[in-house]
Amino acid sequence: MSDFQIRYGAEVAAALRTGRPVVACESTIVSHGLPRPDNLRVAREIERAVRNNGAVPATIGMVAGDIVVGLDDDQLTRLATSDTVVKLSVRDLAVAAARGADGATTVAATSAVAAAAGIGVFATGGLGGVHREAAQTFDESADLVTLARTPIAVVCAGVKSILDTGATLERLETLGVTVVGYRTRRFPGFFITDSGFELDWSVDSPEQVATTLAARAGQGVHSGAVIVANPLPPDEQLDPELHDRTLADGLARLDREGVTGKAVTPFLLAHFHSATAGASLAVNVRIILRNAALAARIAVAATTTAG
Ligand code: PSU
Ligand code: MN
Repeated sequence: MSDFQIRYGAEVAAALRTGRPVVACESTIVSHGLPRPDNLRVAREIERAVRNNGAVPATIGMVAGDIVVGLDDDQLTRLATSDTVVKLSVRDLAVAAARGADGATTVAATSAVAAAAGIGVFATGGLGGVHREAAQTFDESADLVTLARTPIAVVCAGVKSILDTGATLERLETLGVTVVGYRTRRFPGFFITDSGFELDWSVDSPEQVATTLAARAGQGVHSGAVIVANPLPPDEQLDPELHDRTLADGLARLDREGVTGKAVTPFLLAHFHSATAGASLAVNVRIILRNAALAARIAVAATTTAG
C-alpha cells in the first residue's frame, strides 16, 4: 500500500541529496498539450535539453496514485500513451492518489510538487491564465494563484496566446507574482514573440536570475514564484497572421462545441496543431526546448550562487 509520500527517480534523489542542479518538467504538456506520437519524443527531448545544459531533469507526474518526481522512461511512456491519464491541478492530487490514478500535472501541480521536493527551477511552455471569456465563465487557471504561493522560478514563453494576456498580467500583479523578461522588456506571446505588453523588469543572464532567487531567499519577505519570460526569436515564431486567424476559428469552435472547464486549453492547443498543419506544433516544441535549456542554465547558476 502506498503511504502517499512523493517518490523520487533514483537520479533525481541523488542529485537533490548532493546539491546538483535539478530542473522540474511538467507532464500535462506531454499527455494533453502535444499530439501523439510526437509527445513522447518531445518529452525525451525536453529531458535531453536539460541534461545538455548541465542539470538533471525531473519530470513530474502521477503513476498509479504515486506522485513521482523524476519519471523513468517506462513511466514517461505510460503517461504519454495511455488513454486514462487525468489532467491534475493541485486540488486533484490527493483524490487522484486515493483512486490510484495515472495523472499528468499542470503548471500549478508541477510547481507545487517541485517546491515541496526542494526543486527551485521549473521549465514549461506557456502558463495558464485568464481565459478570454472569463468575464462570463470566471475561467482563470489555477496556475496563477498557485504561483503566488509557490517559491519557484518558472521559465516559460509567457502565457498561452489563447488567453487574455492583459488580464493575466493584471492578475499576476495583484497576486504578487514576480515577472521578468529574459533579455527583453516585452512580455512574450507564447506562439508569437511579443504579446504587445510591457514589463517592468528584464534580466540579462542565468546568473542574474540566480541572484534574484538568492535575494528573495535572503530577504525572506516574498515567497511566491519568479516567472522568467523567455520569448522566441522573431524568425522562429508562428506567423502572427496565421496565429490570429487560427485563434479566431478555435474560439468560435469552443463556443459551437460547448467546450468548457479544464478541456478548454487542450482543445485549443489541439485545434492549433491541426489547423496549422503542424506549424504551431513545431513552434510549441521549440518554445519548450529553449525554456528547458535556459532553466537548466539557471539551475546551474543557482547552485553556484548558493554554494
Ligand atoms: N503550456 C504548453 N502546453 C500545455 C500547457 C502549458 O505549452 O499543455 C498546460 C499546462 O499544464 C498548464 C495548463 O498548467 O496547460 C493550463 O490549463 P488550464 O488553463 O486548464 O489551467
Ligand atoms: Mn480553466
